Amino acid sequence: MDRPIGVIDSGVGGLTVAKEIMRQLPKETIYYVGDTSRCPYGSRPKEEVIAFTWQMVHFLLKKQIKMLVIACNTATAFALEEIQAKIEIPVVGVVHPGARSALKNTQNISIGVIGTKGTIESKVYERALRSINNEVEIYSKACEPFVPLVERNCLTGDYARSIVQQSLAHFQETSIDTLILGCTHYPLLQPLIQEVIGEDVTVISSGDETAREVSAILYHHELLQTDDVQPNHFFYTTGSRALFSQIANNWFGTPLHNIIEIVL
Ligand code: I24
Ligand code: DGL
Repeated sequence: MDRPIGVIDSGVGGLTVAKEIMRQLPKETIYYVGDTSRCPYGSRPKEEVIAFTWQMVHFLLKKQIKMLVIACNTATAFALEEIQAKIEIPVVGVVHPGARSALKNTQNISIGVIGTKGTIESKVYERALRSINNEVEIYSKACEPFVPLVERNCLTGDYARSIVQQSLAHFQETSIDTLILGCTHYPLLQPLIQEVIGEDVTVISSGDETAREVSAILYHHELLQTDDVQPNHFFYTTGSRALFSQIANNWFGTPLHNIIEIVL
């Protein structure tokens, strides 16, 4: 099946998920849409996030994608169920794979979740976790300063550490042994988060788990690419092509070819 996998995000953060899909499924073609001109979604109202997400989905459906990955946690929180119910192809979000992986890991069924304001207030991780194990104890915290920190490339040093310490102080009085990174940007802060939360807590990156889920779903639907062809990925951005390519090339460590500005 040589149709592309669609990946959507509020901006460039979903490239963390796209890169992991490309690593795990090197024959698959990715069509990525990043709504960089309207990023961030994290503190926008639900109806707005749903409307913006649908615009990206409609764009990709015209390009014959065989499967859709909602790489943005906030968009998953607000729009996943609606989109799954209304389109024909398989749709995965980043929340359920992260939740499943956390439950597999936890020994004391006590899990922490961090994400944007929208993701945490939606309680989407709580619902996903409880639907699998109703006994689980969940501690959630919106870490609003983390996205701006990553976007200023402030990933190490005393300032970043103090911001991470302040936000994660919330978990000090808890017994969590597992922490879910419920936001595309947080894997970039993972070394610092691990250092602050301590070695006894396992940190789960929802994006990495999602890539494994994508592979399982494509296999199950017999949609995997079996031909040995070099995939030709496309990256669509609603913002500046130059800025997108700067970040994407840096993140992939190699220049990407097809970066295209679009209007949704
Ligand atoms: N990282 C992210 N977003 C940015 C950024 C960044 N600027 C520097 N770095 N900007 O997200 C967001 C707003 N831009 C987006 C592009 O169009 C204009 C507006 C995290 C990206 C994760 C893949 C730092 C930086 C980088 C490359 C890789 C990683 C990284 F430049 F953190
Ligand atoms: N992509 C968003 C998420 O994973 C983070 C950035 C934003 O707020 O748009 O929730």
